[in-house]
Order: sequence, then C-alpha cells, then structure tokens
Amino acid sequence: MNETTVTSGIARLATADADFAERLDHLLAWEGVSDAEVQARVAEILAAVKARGDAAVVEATNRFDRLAASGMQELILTAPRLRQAYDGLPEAQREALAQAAERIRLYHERQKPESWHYTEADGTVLGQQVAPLDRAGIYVPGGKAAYPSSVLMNAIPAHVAGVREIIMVVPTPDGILNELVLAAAHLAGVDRVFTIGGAQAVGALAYGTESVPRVDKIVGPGNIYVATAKRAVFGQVGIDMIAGPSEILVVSDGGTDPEWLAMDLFSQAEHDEDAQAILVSWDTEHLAAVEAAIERLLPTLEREAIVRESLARRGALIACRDRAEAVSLINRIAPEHLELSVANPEGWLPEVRHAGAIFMGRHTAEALGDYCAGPNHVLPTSGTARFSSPLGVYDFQKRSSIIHCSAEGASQLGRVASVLARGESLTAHARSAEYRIRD
Ligand code: HSO
Ligand code: ZN
Repeated sequence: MNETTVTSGIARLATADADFAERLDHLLAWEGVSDAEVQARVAEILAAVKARGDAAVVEATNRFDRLAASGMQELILTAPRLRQAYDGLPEAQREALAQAAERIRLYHERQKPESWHYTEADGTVLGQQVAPLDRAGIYVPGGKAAYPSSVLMNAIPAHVAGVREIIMVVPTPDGILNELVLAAAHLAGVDRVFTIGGAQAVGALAYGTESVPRVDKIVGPGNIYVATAKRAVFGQVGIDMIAGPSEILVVSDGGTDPEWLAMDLFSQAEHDEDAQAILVSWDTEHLAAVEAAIERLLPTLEREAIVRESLARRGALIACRDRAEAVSLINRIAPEHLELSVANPEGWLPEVRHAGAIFMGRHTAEALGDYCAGPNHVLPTSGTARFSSPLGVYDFQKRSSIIHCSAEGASQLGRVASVLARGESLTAHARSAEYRIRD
C-alpha cells in the first residue's frame, strides 16, 4: 500500500512500510494533560470550594450552568425523584435499562473478592479482610456525553461492593435534567444526586461542604476541567483512571462482512473527534472491501461529521503480513476495546497481553459490551491497559491485613524482628518484640 488516503480521510498503513513504526507512534500519541491555564482556573475553583463550601459551589454552578439557584437545597435530588424518572420512562426504555442493569449486576457479583486467612502450625493466623468504601462519588457528564449506560457501569460495581452511600453529581446546563440518567441512577442504587458539575462538583465531593458529603473515592468521566480537578484532589480522595478518548482495534481475518466492521469502527468514532478506530488485517482485498464499505456507509450516519473527523484525525487501516504481526500490534497498541473478528478467537487469547476488553468472534460487536453484555465499559484507554484493568467491584473496596500471633508465634517472630530492628538501630522496635520472646 502507498501513502495515499481514501476520501474518508482514514490513514492506510502497512507494517512493510519503512516508516511504519514512526507513523504508528504518531497515530497513537495522545497527550492527556491540561495546560497551565486550565490548571490555574481549576485550582482557584477548588480553593473557593474548600474555603466557602456550598456558597462557592452554588455560585460556580449558577455561573457555568446558567442557573439561578438561591442555595444548595435547590440542587439536590433524592431517591423519590429518581424513582419518578424511572417510572416515567416509556416502557421499552424502562425494560432495556432494567435488563442491562440486571446483567451488569450479575457479572459484577462474580468479581467480589473474598476475605481470606490461614493458620500456621504455631497457631498464628494471617489473612486479608476486604471492606467496601463508606462513600463513593460518581461524576456524570452533562453535555454531549451524558450516558445513562455509564451511570449503570459506575454505580452498580459500587453497589455490589457494598458501598454504604453512593452520591452522584451531574451538571444540568440551563436546568435541563436528563430523565434517563436519573432513571439509571435509581436502578443502580444511587442514594442522592446533586445537580452540580465541573471542578466545583469534584471539589465538593473531595472536601465536603455543608450539604455535599465528603466521599472516599470519585469515579466517572468528565471534561478537561473535571479530569484536572480529579488529578488535583487525588490523595485527599481516591480516584479512578483519567479516561482518554474511546478506542477500538478490530483484527479481522477477512471472513466478516465488511459493512459490519465499518459500522463497528464508526461506533467508537462517533463518540468524539479524538476517538480512535483502527482495523488490522493481513487480507489486503478485505481491507479494500472495508474501505469501500466505509465510503458507502459514511453518508448514512447521523453523526457523520464527528465520525469523518475522528477517522481522519486518528483512524487507520493497517495491512500486516500475518497473524503473528497482528498479535504484536495488539500488544503494542494495548487498546481499550479489541474485537477479534476471526475464526478461532480462543486460539488468540493466550497471546493477547494488553487490552481493556476483548470481544471474541464475528458476532460480538463492541456496542453490546457498551450497553448490556455485563462487563464494565469503563476501561483503560491510551495504552494504559498495559498496567490497568476495567472498572470493577475491586475499585470500591480496599483490603486490610490481618495478623494474630499466638504466644509461640510472637516468640519465634520476636527473635527475627529483634535482629532486623537492631540492624536498623530502632531499639524500641527491638525491645517491643523482645518482651514477647519466651525462653
Ligand atoms: N464506548 C464507551 C462507552 C459507551 N458507549 C457509552 C456508548 N455509551 C466507552 O469506551
Ligand atoms: Zn461506545
């Protein structure tokens, strides 16, 4: 293949090209950090919330979301209001939401880590106790990315983990509430919703105000101000990952309908202009057929402009030589979503080391995982699947070590500890251990 691009603007690359590695690096590069100006504005908002609590949050909310709330009381929605949103949905939506929620709950039930312990010969017991967080805060964006499905994906694992209180924040620009988002909150077990957003909402959750309780961890996606605020309060509270734009990598052996694959690529590209959709195949005729399908289907899309921009900015059709090269591309890219659109996907699994979620076979469209298959759709992006995992029950729990020495165990361990403590010149440690040594 040469350097030309098809009219969709999607790049064509081939692993055989001399500059392939360089072009791939360029394609994958994503700079997620905010500039100094955003950081300064966020710092100012956070400082105001810390100093003046509710008043500062209400002021910022009125300003940024064009509201006229006289106090925080006007920005609170309690359980009955969430229930009302759910009851008011058209039947089909209520059903679909309930089915998705149930499947997500069942999947996450399986993730629950258990406490464990074991007893040594001298009677000493060692173990690990798992406990949920007391309170979690879920940030739900209010703009073009207000996804009820994300409410389920963030709140259900928290609920399954046993979190005592789940607080949700969602901005309502111009006072417009998204009923589906509220209905999802009802289904997912959210206790209270504050209609606030931006850095001020992150600050309120991190520090607590007169009305907003301080949480132990803040999860959920948001714009650059929200991401910057989350980074800034990290340490004071836990946070989940900082999500980059959505990505999909499809590997095809040539046996899947090109239109299906084109639409799978579009399904992530339509999220935003910076989303990334890549197709890899060693079958060059098939790649050409997918290209043709892309051209054919693009004009049929509601979000054609966003998809075109995303494909032109960060999309690619990559021709590789063989299956082995496809595997090394998967692990190099470490995609958020990987579709293995191949004959025997199980055979590939042991070789896939880095991917947020793996969609196996020709029938498993990523969209099914986005909504209702069961696994979480909050996944590591921008190559972070190298070291992190999907959002899960474990993100809403923490572990405590358990040590219970028998008299005999304390005596034995005391000898070891004493030697090490004296080696560190920490003699109170040594003596504390030595008291328990029996002759
Ligand atoms: N694909 C997105 C999740 C989502 N898709 C929500 C549709 N709605 C996460 O990468
Ligand atoms: Zn999606």
